Amino acid sequence: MSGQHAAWTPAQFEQALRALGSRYHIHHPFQVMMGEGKLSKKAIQGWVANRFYYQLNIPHKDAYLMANCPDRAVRRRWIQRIIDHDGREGDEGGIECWIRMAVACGLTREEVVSLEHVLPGVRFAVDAYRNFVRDAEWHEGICSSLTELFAPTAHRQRLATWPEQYPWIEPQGLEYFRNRLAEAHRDVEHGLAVTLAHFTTRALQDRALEILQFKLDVLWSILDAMHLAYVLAMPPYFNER
Ligand code: AHQ
Repeated sequence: MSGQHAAWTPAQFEQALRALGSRYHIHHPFQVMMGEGKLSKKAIQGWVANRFYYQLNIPHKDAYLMANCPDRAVRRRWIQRIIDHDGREGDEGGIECWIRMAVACGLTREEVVSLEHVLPGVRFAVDAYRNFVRDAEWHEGICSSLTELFAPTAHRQRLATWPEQYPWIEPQGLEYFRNRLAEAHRDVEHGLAVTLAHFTTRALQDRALEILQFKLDVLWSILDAMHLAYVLAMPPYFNER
């Protein structure tokens, strides 16, 4: 084919997706400082209160994907993600669990749910993700969830470091990360299988990498806003004091 590269094999394509892991937000200075115990209580509380906006939007994002997806077999599996976050009778779900984490970090349920702490940059990045999936062809929406290829390391790091680095956080606050470890593995298994099966030409595979890079940019930008506000003491409009 003139000027076109041959398609990667599924193994090569998966390797190319995983290679973007070097850009995952676990390598962001804010997250590195979190792992090293260098974040203040205010920065941890800011992270929890801002990431709540991300978590709150995940079920909407997944509902948009469901609405765009004509494949009943895919929807039967994808709906579990909404239940994981919204919960159902007898299972509080990840959003409620995140609020309990926030309370374990000394925030009130009211201030977290009010979204009063959400930084403009965090809101823009999260809304960009939600709106991308709303408007994207559903395979592209599924591909954008594959940053979770790298998520278990982030959850394991917090489980390993928070008790010692941030002893002021009540232990039950870590439950969210424990739950997410299992859920992320299960989600990635499905999302990766659909992605490897659909993106089968080199042009499609390059598009998949572009989509994953967009989502990596979403997660990186979320931490950029927090780093400015809580590490460099430059919250929005700090100059208005
Ligand atoms: O807690 C997270 C979560 O529920 C999700 C859903 C998933 C998606 O559909 O995009 N991504 C995701 C992620 C969660 N936690 C992040 C973290 O670092 O704690 C990781 C994030 C992701 O990698 O996309």
